[in-house]
Amino acid sequence: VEASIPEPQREAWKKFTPKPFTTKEEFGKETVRHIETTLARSLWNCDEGAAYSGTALAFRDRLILDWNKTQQNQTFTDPKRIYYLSLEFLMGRALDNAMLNVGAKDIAREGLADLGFRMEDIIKQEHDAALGNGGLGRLAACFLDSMASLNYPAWGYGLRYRYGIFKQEIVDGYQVEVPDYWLDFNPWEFPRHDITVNIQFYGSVRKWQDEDGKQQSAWENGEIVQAVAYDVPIPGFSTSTTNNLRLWSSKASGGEFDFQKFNSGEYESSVADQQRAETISAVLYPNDNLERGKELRLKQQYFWCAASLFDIVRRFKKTKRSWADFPNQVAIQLNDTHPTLAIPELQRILVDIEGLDWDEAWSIVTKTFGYTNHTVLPEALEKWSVPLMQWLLPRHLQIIYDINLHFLQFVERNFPKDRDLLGRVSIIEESQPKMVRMAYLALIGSHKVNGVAELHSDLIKTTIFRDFVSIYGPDKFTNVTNGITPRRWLHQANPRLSDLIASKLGGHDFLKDLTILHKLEQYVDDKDFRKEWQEIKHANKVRLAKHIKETQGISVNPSALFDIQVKRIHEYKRQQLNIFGVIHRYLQLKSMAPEERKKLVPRVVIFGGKAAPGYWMAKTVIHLINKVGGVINNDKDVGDLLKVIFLEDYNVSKAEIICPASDISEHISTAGTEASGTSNMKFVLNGGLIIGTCDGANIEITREIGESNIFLFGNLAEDVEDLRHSHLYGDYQLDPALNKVFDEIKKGTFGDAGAFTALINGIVEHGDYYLVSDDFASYCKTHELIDEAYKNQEEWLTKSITSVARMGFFSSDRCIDEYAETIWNIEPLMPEKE
Ligand code: GL9
Repeated sequence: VEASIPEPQREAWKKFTPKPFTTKEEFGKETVRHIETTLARSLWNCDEGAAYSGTALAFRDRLILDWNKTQQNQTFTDPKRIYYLSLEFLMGRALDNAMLNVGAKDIAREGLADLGFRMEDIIKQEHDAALGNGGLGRLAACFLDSMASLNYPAWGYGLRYRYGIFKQEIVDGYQVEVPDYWLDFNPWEFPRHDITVNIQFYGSVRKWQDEDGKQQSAWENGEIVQAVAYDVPIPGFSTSTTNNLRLWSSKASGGEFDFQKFNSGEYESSVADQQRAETISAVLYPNDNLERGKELRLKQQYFWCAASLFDIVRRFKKTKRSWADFPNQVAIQLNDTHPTLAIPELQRILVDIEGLDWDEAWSIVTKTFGYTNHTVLPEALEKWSVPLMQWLLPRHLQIIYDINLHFLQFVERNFPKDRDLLGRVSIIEESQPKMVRMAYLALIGSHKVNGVAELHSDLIKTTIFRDFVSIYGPDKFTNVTNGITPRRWLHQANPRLSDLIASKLGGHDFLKDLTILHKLEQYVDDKDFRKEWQEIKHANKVRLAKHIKETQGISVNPSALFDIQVKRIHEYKRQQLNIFGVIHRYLQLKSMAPEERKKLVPRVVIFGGKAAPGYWMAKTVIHLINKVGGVINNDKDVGDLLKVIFLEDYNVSKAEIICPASDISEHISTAGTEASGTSNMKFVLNGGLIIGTCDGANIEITREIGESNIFLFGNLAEDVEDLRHSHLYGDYQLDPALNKVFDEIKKGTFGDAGAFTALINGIVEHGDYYLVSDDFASYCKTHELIDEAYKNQEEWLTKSITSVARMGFFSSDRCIDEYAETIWNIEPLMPEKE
């Protein structure tokens, strides 16, 4: 590696290298310098926003010093790196995370206090980075935190959307979407105007034979869009390793304008070209578990894959290694099928540009990629129409056909008599129009495929990928159960609980090895500890109650049982089951005598989550929840005994307030539909109990914490198919209590009954696909058990502490170590000592 500063001058350079602040005075000095110079403000106009900006810039400087060292160390050592390709990174706020990971939050708190600011107010100034829809994007963010904290040489690659997931407003009980323009002031990104890649679209393929008689292909005459890198530093916790998240932004190639057009008077059309190019990275698609086959989405995918691959290959080529070494230096993980085009793109680079033979190239490709599947829902599986791909990416389509040909020949050799099989496993679906099945391409182009929880990893082998298990054998398939970072989801979200745990375990080491939590079980009978534990939960409920009061204007009693379901609104997640259960509870309550009611456990049922803008059934569920809340919350007979809250605009920073405040949270998907779930882990880690179905990671949570510490209910995944069948063709009866709930809705108790007809008919007349009726009785019964259990606060507390003590398995650090060992074959690279 060549240095730009010659040896004799390096001493001078080193003398001038900035030193990170270590005292509150140094922090204050840096912050004020940034406010006065970088922001051009003074002590006369420094509001909380400016104080946030100054603080963020002071911490950014620190991260960058560590980032530079980490990158330099990686360049010199040149270890195998992992590249995590994800269309979504749901990062949330960065300042609090940076302060805690660097270990300077207390210094900053004191420094800010000296300037007259409160830390809590400053943190709140930051806009969430919401470049994701839900669990899949948040998982990617947790993984970045873990990879840096464990010192893995890792890069994230994503898109720099100008608009993240929309902001949700509730108007008259309906969801309204508002654009999320988040880039006004973003101190956490570094534009790299020198790191650009030209990306081609459309055009044609020219084929010819070279002097040696070899077939050659070139993709030509396309339209070029430029990708510009924006780098986001990712600090590890309690290590100086600071990794990089590289996000690509699109702009027109050839500078500001097409000068030819400009000079010939086509000013407007040259501006239009510019805007068209920028459209590629303009907006995150807001769908959850649904693919809609839009051309712009395919453009996003290729733009990001091609830019990332070019960058990865460029870095590899600098080391002058042979191509056979590529998979020893590079592992690429595909977060779902969204980055599948990276597979034909790498094959194209190796064959068309670098001149490798097909087979040699393909062997490199398959050793490089790993693919994570995140769902078995059929409507979520990506398929792209062949004509669209032919038009947008003509050379890639040819390569995909060639990959398919080789694969089908291989299948035919091994299963000579099975003609049906070839049609079933072909990458090309023979429909009208033909479609490219992206999950098959991802699987065929990868050396490992993993699901995200045990049940899910078993299910993919028996459903969507069944034939491929016969073809490749079972070893190609594996499981890596999801996890969450305990830094954000315990230490940052629930600092008091983190500190209480640390006081018993002799420090915060458990944040880096979460299995240490098991030692907490020794203190389960410790009186003072228990009291403190309970007080913390109460304080967290008070904090949430305050948020509810401020945002919804509704007072809730923090001593009531807080029952929370926050996640994307989706029929398979069954928020409808929850709200029907609430109506059932309301009807029972209304039918009781006043003395009888006094024995009830007061409840606050809290919902939160966004519906995809085009998903009208999910929007209907939001509407119903709000209407039911409007009636129950204003019913004098009910008072404090039942409150129904819909929290607007659920996002990462709100989750940090919500997750520590639950007594019970709901993870009640139809068995077999939720691949893993991760909020279940967040709630339990914060001392909340959960009600759930035997689905996703709920099953493993049960195994870890013990059956007596979780409220399981409902039908099993293995019975779902038969139940669905019996709805359509059997002698099946709607649950009578659910029927009463429907009658109440139809009476108009919750407003215009017509608005909810389709929701009810989906269950009564159209087969109840998500089995709401089948699970309704056991759901309501289990809620009665919860009420009973909550009356015994001592036992409840024991369950809470015991569960937390047994949650060590669900750290995303454990996931990352599993990926590193079983899929990526990479090792940590420790930072250089000072
Ligand atoms: C999801 C699954 O539905 C979740 O069960 C899983 O926990 C996460 C992470 O593996 O992935 N797949 C998926 O498409 N989404 C998930 O949450 N949807 C969103 O992210 C909106």
